[in-house]
Amino acid sequence: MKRRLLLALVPLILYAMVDIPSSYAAPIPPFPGDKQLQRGSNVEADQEALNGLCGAERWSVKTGTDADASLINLQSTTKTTIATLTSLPAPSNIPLNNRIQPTETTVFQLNATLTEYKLEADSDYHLILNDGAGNTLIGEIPAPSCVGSSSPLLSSIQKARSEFDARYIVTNSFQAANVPVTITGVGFFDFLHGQTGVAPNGIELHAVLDVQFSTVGGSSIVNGDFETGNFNAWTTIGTTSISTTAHSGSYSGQAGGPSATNGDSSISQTFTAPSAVSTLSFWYQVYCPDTVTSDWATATLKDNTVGTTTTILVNTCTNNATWMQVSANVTAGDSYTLSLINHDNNSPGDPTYTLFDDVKVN
Ligand SMILES: [Ca+2]
Ligand SMILES: [Ca+2]
Repeated sequence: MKRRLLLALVPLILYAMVDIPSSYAAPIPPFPGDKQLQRGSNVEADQEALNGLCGAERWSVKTGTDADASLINLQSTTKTTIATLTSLPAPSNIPLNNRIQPTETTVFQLNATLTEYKLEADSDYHLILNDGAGNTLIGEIPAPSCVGSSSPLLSSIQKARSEFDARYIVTNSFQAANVPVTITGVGFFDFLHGQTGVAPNGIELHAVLDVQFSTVGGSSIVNGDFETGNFNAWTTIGTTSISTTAHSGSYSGQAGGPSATNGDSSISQTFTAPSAVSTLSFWYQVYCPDTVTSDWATATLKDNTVGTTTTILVNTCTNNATWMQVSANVTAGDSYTLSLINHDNNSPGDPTYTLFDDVKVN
């Protein structure tokens, strides 16, 4: 009886001795499955409370505590595309605690559109990444509290999670984003079980180690109005010159010439479409006294990120001294090569040339 009374008094005595706010005195009950309660923000803790679970299947491989974690090459990053990763052959056997080399020991980086995201039942942030050409794959940012402290990925996972939290409040239903991102993460083959956005071969970036929302850094179009009076920032092939017949300003870029030329002459530039940009446009004027089967103006736009080439000005042969505009869609963050082309069949009687001006993205 005496002992019980004493035990009951201990907290009261301690409380009296240590003058701390009562809200600090009550211990916070841990969330189920939460191994490292103190890590992460309050927002994150709240979100984990919604689910309260860490993953199970291949969780060690997903978070870098598997038997092969030391084989992950964290010293280098391999630039790739969604199309490349989704075309890898699906493994016939997926080990539970080992890595499929080299894919699962490689840190990949790719540009994509983040279309949707949500908080998964295993506390991962589930990101759907789309290349704009019909290919998707999943990126997952684990909850740092679900990552073992021995993982060489832990600090990067924490960083990626913070980067995502700085921009979005993630809940357990899908939300649309549709923004360009540059994502870095470790390759991972998941079992196929109908995941939203899953690649046909089950490839994911899991864990995601970095999320960059600002993909500006690109050069955009430089000297698109040719007002430097030269081809600064452009690459030229064949017969080209600066013309004083301009759509605006004083100069334009001319491909081909008033004397016959042989085949394609081109003015090209490689650029990265800045964020918030969706359209490339330019003006052209063709001097074509021939027919379109022999001479023409054309333009192609190669998306170097996706690996596709689009003809944005189909072969054109007109001769009415009129400026015409061409527009094409571009995906922010993607690298492009624009080629402005004049084709002449080298016949002396009907030489064709084309002027190009005011090339821009907006
Ligand atoms: Ca100009
Ligand atoms: Ca001709």
